[in-house]
Amino acid sequence: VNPSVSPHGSALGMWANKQWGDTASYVAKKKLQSWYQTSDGNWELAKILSTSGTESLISFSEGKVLKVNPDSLLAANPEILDGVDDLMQLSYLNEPSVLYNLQYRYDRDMIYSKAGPVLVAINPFKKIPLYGSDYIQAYKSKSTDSPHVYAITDTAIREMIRDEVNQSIVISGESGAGKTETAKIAMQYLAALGGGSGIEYEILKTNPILEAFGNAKTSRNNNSSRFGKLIEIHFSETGKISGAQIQTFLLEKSRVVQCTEGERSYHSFYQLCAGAPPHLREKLDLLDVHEYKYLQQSTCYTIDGVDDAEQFRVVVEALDAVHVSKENQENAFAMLAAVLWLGNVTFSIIDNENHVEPVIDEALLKVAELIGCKADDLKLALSTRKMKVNNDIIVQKQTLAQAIDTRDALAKSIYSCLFDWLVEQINKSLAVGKRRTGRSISILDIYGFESFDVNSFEQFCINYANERLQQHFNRHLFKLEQEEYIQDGIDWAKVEFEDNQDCLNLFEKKPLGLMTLLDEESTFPNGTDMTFAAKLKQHLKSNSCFRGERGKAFTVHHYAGEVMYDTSGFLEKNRDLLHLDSIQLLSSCTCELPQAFASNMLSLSEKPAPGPLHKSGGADSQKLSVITKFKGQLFQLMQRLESTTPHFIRCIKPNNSQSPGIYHQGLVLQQLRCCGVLEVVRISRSGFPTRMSHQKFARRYGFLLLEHVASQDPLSVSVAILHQFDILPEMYQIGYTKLFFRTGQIGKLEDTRNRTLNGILRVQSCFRGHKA
Ligand code: AOV
Ligand code: MG
Repeated sequence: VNPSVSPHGSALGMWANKQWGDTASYVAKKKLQSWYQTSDGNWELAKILSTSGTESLISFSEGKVLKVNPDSLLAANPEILDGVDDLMQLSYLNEPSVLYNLQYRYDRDMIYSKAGPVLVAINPFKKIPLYGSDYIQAYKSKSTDSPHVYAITDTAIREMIRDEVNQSIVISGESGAGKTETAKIAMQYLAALGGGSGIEYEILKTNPILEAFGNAKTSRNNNSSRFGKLIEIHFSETGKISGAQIQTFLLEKSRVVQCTEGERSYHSFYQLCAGAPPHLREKLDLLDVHEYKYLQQSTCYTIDGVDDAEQFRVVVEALDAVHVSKENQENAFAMLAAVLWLGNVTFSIIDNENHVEPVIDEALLKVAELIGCKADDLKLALSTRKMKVNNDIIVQKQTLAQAIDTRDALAKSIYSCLFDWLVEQINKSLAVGKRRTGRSISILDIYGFESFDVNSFEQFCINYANERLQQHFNRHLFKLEQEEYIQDGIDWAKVEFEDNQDCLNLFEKKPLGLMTLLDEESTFPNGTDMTFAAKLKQHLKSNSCFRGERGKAFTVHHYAGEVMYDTSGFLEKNRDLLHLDSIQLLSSCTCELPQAFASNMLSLSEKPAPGPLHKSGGADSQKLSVITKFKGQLFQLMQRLESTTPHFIRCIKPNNSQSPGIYHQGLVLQQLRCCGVLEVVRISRSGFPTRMSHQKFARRYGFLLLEHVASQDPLSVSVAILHQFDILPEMYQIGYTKLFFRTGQIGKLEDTRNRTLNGILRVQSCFRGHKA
């Protein structure tokens, strides 16, 4: 029997802080079942037949025999460990063993596994029967402990109540890995356990709304989130949901006016066109999706297996649930229609300086009607620009390119304001809990790391957000954990991990980081994407996370891989200017929503600051650049998360074709590597995840002591408890202020405590019964 099979046995010490794979000679000598990496990069199980010097003879299950260097072999785990639900239980923790274990489970629809404290979720790309009330009951009553989103959510609830600390569930993973689905599954569990007031129903209904307006089909994911979301769910003293609040981050606006082949714009457009009932269709003069230019840029109009018309009904039902009035719903749909019609507005040349004016046709008239302005005012706003020069206002005509930019900027603003307005309506409805205890569980679901053939400003922002999140993960699982051991003076050999601070510095460092350089170039009147790219290459060439590329491109070495960015459009998107003419147009509209959008924009824009932009930009509304505002939002988000106890879920995408049953080893391995899953397991296995101060430990379990302890100081009491419960010396360490335990140790104590307390309660109620 292999002694290391036991998860807590002596094997622990043996390999605790060893590097993986350095057991090659041991493996060969003992003729252990091994992993051999074939030329295609996949690992195959092999039996060692013999070893002499630098050569081992190995055989595969199909009978093939091969001579290999024993150094190329890694130990495989004994069969009884096949498919263990926590990677911590593996005797040999090398990459092929982890890959195999996860695949073994995945093939059996066990998509959830633990990597120490982290839940690993592999996207099944099909419906699996693991959800619903029976499963929720099972996790609630603790009659099952297999890894699940339900289990981790249950832990969050318990810890919120027990420790009186707010909790967070932080979900990460690449685009299409399953974050949004996972977030919904967690919300489902919270709603089931904390339900009763009806607000939980509303909370669940926010999902179809936000997905309709904020998700789109990309080449990575048919339902890709194009915004980040933090939902904070509030609980009352009795553990019931009392309200919720949603915060969203940087919606990808550009998608509204441009769309890559094979992708779609936001679902909401297609849903409206397919599903609007006849009266609405008539009122908004809806056309077929194929007739809108904004949607025509990609020839993709439908998604396999998705019925947009049916989804429209789902969204309307959800809007009803969160108390958006029918009138406001129609107002919102009118904005969608206005955006679509705006895309159909065309221009014609009016003079010999190539200035243009919009053609007065159906499209222009419809937009004016839908937003409630005069057609002439719209025409003027799209074809001219008021500029302030030395206290004089001059009116400048626009060229075709300028007019198209103005039109598209207006469309993007209307859409993103509509999105924000919807979130505001939802928040009003969810804020019913007036008496707050201040306890909450937050669920974070942002857009995952993206690397396309062409990556632009949007990917730049998304991947930066993922770097921040990765740092939060590292901090909690590696840094803080180990710092605490060292601070409390326990015996500990440091585990190294992939730190992403260098990459974050590349983005954030002042004065020469990607962001400062971008902002600087964005304010130069003569700045172009080309000068921006040149500046980056000039100042950042010595940074190890940066590489200049030919032309306007540069590459960033992200924690999750290298991404090449094309700077085309960076400055423009970062400035994100909407001409004051357009804002004034919106505020002059007779319809409620455009007015609200305009006043929101005006209140957000700062007082004009002196700077080169203003000499040329004149009457534009000046505000923070997109990247600076985003950075600020992310900092706030991180601060909020830091005040909570985090629970991490790592979603893994097993293939790039969104297909069930395909487990691409290389792809999975790359994701496991870049998010440090193996290091987490190593730390957890050799570490002490449970800790309690001497005082708390003595207070919590002291009453279970059978014998009197001479000295009543907390440490002496604690030691007496440890002895009484036969907790083995290698299972804990005593620090200066705290006791540190390996996984599972505290369970025995808690069980006894609960049983004893229940016994006392029973006896007490028995007495009361007699008295009565
Ligand atoms: P993401 O949120 O991580 O991507 P999603 O949660 O949208 O990814 O998942 C992508 C797709 O995978 C879903 O639309 C489902 O078809 C499928 N899927 C994911 N999890 C499950 C599950 N537990 N059961 C069944 N199917 C699942 V992005 O938002 O692109 O970063 O920006
Ligand atoms: Mg998503």
